[in-house]
Amino acid sequence: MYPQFPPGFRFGMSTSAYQIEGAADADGKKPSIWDTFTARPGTVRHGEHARVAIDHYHRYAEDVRHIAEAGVHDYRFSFSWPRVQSGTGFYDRLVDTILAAGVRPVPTIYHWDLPQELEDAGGWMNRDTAQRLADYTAMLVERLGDRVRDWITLNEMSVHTLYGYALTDHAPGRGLGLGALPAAHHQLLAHGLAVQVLRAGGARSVGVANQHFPVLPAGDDPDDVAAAGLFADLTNWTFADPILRGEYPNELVVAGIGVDGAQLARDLEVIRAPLDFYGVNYYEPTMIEAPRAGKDYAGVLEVDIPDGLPFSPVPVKAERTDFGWAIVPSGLTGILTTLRDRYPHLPPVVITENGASFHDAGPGPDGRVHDPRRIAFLDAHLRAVADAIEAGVRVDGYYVWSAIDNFEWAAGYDERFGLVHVDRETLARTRKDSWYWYRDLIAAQTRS
Ligand code: IFM
Repeated sequence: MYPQFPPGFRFGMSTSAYQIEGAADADGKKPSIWDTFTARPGTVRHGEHARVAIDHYHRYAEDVRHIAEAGVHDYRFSFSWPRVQSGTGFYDRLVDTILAAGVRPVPTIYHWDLPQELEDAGGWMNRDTAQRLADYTAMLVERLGDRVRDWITLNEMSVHTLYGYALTDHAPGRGLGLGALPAAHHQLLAHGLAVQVLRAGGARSVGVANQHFPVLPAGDDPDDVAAAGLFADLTNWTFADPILRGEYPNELVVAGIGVDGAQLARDLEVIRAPLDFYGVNYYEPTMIEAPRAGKDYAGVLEVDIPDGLPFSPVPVKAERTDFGWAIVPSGLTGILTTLRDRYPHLPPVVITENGASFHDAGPGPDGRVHDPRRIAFLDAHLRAVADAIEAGVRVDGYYVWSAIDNFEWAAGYDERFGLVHVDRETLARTRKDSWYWYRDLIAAQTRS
C-alpha cells in the first residue's frame, strides 16, 4: 500500500528558524533582514509578521515530540544567525532535546535571516558576507559540533537571490534585477567556505539545500526553447553547476557576477568542494515562453517577473494546491534524473523539502484535522522519488516541508504546509491526518 524505499532510507521533516521561533528579542537577539522587512507596510499578506510566529522558542519541547513520535530519523531545522550572535543557549537545549528523542539533528546554517547589520554593510552583495558566514559557522561548530554531526550550509540560494535581491518580494527587497547576480556568487562562496570549516571541525556529513524544478518550454518554437533554457540557467544551474562541476552555466551569468578570471577560478575551487549529499527542494515545475508583445503575464507565478526580460512564465496545466502551485509529482522524478544525467559526480541526493500548502480548517468535532489532499500529494511525490530510485538515481532520504504550520514569508500564515496544525489564536498544536499517514508509512518500511 505504501511506497517502499531501500533499507537505510531516511525519513525526516523540515522547518526553519524565522518561520517558527518567534521570540524576536529574546536572548538580546538583534534584528534580521526579515524583522526589518516585515515591519515595512505592504510587504506581507494581512500585514503579518513573525515576532511570535508559532512560538517554537518556548514550545520547542512539544514540537520535538510531534516530530519524534512520527518515527522520523532526521529533523532539519535552521539556526537564526542573529540569535546565535548573542549565544547558542536555545540551540543547546533544542539539540539536546532532539537527540534525547532519538532523532538526528540536520541543521541548516543559513535560511534567509541575515543579521540586519550585515545587510547594512551590503548584505549578500558584499563579498565579505561570505567570510562572515564562515566565521559564524566556526562558532556553531565550536559550540554544537560535539552533538551535531550532519550539516546543511545554505537554503535555496536561488530563491533568496531572486526574490530578495533581484525582485522585492522577500527581504531585503532590493529589486536589482540581473544586477543581483553577485549575491548569488557570494552565497555560493559562503557555502564553499562553510564546507571547509565543517570539514576541519570533523563533520560526519555536509550538504546544501537547493531548490530545483523542471523548466518546460511552452512549445517547440526555438525562441521559447531558448527562453526556457536561459530561465533554467538563472534559476537552477547557476546554483548547482558551480557546486557540482566548478563552473557557471553561461557567459551572461559570469559577466553578471563580475569577478575577474583568476579570482573566479580560485572561488570556484572553493565552491566545488565535494559534498556528502546534495539536498533538493522540489515544489512545482515552471513553463516558460519568449514574451509575446501585449500579452499579460501577471499572476502566473507567486511573484511577477518584470517586463523587459527575455522569458515569461505561463501556467502549467495541472491541479493546484491552495497556494496555487501546480501539482506535478513526475516533475520530481524528472529533476532527479536530470541532475543525475547532468552531473557525473552527483553525490547521493536527499529531498530536503517537499510538501504542499492547503488551507486546512482547525480540528472538527472529532478533534481531527482532515487533510486528504496533503496525503495524496505526499503519496504521489514519494512514489515519484521511488521511480527515480528505480531509474538509478541514488536518493538517500526525504524530508517533508513542513513539520508544522508556520510563517510562509510574504504569504504570512494563510499558507499551511505543516503535518501539525497550529491554531492562530491559541497556538495549540493538533496532528493532522497527514501526520498519522506519514508515521504509518515510515513504520511500514521493510528495514532490512
Ligand atoms: O517555506 C518555504 C521554505 O522556507 C523554503 N522552501 C520553500 C518553502 C515553501 O515555500
